[in-house]
Amino acid sequence: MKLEKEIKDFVRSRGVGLVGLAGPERFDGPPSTDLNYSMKGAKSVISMAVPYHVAAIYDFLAKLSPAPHNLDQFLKYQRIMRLEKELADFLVERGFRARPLPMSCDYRRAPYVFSLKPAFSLRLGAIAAGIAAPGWSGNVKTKEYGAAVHLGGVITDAVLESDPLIPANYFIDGVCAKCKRCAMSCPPRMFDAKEAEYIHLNGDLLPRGRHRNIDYCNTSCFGLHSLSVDHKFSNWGLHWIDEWVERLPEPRKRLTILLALLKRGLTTGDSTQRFDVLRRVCYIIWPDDVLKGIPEVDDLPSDEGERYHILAELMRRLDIKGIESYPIPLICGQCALVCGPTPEETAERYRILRSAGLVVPGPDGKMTRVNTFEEAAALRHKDSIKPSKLREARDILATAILWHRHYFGIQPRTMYQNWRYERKLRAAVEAKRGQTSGPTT
Ligand code: B12
Repeated sequence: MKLEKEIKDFVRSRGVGLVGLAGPERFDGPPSTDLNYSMKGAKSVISMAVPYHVAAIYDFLAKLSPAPHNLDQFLKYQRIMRLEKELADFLVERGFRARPLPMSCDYRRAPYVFSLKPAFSLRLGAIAAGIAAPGWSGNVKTKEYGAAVHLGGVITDAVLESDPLIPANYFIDGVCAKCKRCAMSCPPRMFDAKEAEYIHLNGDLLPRGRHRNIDYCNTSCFGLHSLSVDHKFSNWGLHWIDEWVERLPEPRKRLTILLALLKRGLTTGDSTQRFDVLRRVCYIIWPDDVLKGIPEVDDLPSDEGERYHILAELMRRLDIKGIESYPIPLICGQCALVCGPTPEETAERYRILRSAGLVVPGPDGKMTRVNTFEEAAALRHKDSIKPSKLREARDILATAILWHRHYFGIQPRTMYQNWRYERKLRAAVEAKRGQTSGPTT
């Protein structure tokens, strides 16, 4: 049997239907497509996508409960990484070298530790392997499930035959052109709803909504400012940045935004644990025992307190303490969650998000759903979640240590690759602008 078929059968037999292969000719792009960085001599990538649990998405968007979606992410991250490991072992048994790719938090070392550039981009891997194409939000979309998918992959020195690509503009010029609900689902509107920008991959310009400022997303996704710009909805974050309530700073004021993000992030008292839990779940394969007795998403009890208890127990097993009262590290991702497999499904998810209102911590610190901004502003009890000065200081120190230990450094080769990549990208964009009157929207 051909190795390509054996690999796909292996993955599919373990319940993952969406799997594609990208051979050595598919990785001419940004530094995060350099296979050598993740494994010397690597030639190919096996990419896989697993859909999010749909009922959990609905509970999350409808502000009923964030727990099922958080449990879904935890279970899937761990299960996909186990499958990656099994597949890597399978390839090693056949005489190849292979490595499972972490699901996230595999950031490269950089002088600015929060730059979040991955060792390998799973999105670009999925595009290269023909299982996905760019969506407007920058998330990649699959034909089967939309953008609401987890991506995983294995890197190997086997030379694999590539699968057919989905055309770069397949979704952007198709469903996305009439939709753009992802842009309106992002609380701070991180990416533009009209103007496009591009990533250059294998001679193709891959479009996506222009990033207005990625720190808007960092602020929102890490729960530091959870209110939407039009005040109509929120994500599941605990905090607001008071100066941003009236209006967000202009996206080009990069330093102002960054300083507000850091100030808010370093005064929550629990930012280390909230990030560390993601790092532990997305980057480390834990022994099977960690999930022993943890229910499946469909079997979660209906009581919210009991659900939090289960998530807190999971975190205790990962050695994370201090966020038991709100054990919800994944609090946004709404741009991906609304994007379903059909325009009708996306419209329905978006309708639910918009009509569900906002959640804020009430006097007892518990997340409470309200319909309007006025109710949210009146109910929101900053004091119920305010840490002591000692806890704040400990958190700042722990965050500085964690991020510097794992992500601080200088990588001249990466910097050189990026400089070359950006030159290539600029030339390709200029050539495109020469051919057409303006960017695709
Ligand atoms: C870092 C990261 C983030 C960061 C930054 C996001 C971003 N746009 O880069 C934050 C925390 C904000 C984030 C948020 C989210 N993320 Co995220 N994230 C990642 C991670 C680790 C890398 C993303 C990436 O590829 N960035 C690099 C490139 C492609 O993006 P770029 O910055 O725009 O690239 C430009 C330049 O930086 C340069 N460049 C590219 N690579 C490199 C490398 C170096 C060294 C340098 C110098 C430059 C450079 O070239 C590019 C073109 O100009 C991946 C996991 C992985 N290892 O792939 C998950 C991942 C992309 N995230 C995911 C998800 C789901 C989300 C969220 C929806 C939140 C959530 N988890 O629910 C939001 C979506 C935000 C959005 N609209 O993009 C999924 C995507 C699923 C999908 N369908 O696409 C992934 C694949 C995780 C997974 N295993 O499923 N994420």
